[in-house]
Amino acid sequence: MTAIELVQGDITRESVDAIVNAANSSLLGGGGVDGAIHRRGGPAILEDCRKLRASHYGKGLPTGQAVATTAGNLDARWVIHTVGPVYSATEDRSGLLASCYRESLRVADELGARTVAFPAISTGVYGWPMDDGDRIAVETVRSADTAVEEVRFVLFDRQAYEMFSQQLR
Ligand code: AR6
Repeated sequence: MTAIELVQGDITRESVDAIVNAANSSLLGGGGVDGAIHRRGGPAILEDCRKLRASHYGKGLPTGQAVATTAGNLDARWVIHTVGPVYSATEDRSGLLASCYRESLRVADELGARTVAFPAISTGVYGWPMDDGDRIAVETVRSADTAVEEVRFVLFDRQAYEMFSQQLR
């Protein structure tokens, strides 16, 4: 059984085995949580990302997949980068969003990570409504077949935190 915890705050302040990044397929950084992770984690993360691009992801990391790098100066051993789908009102992309959580946990298992912190993937720049993104996050983690002992959802603001709490009940 994976325990699910909720925290309100900045995911770059968490102390866990792995911190999940809501990246984009370039793996070269961006705004939002991605920008915050690279800023606080320092250049070692970007260096690893560049190596991964050169060796495996010349065309970019596909949406719904996940890959790990060092966590640099963060209080974690790894950052797991995953690419969420951009929200669409006309096309159902929820399978891709669920895949981000599932694949991140699969990578965490490969690494031997026992505690993993997730942001609310795709709910910022990528426009996914929080009250649907939270449901997909919680349902996917609850049904995941993983050795991860604790998943911590780190929500940036009070409203997101409240929505996740609602979803957990
Ligand atoms: N800690 C925890 N959550 C955060 C933090 C933080 N420090 N900063 C933002 N959030 P977003 P996306 C929340 O936009 O929607 C980037 O440019 C935020 O409030 O970071 O998946 C990438 O490079 C929101 O609820 O990621 C991609 O191009 C959630 O994290 C693109 O944005 C996700 O918001 C990915 O968009």
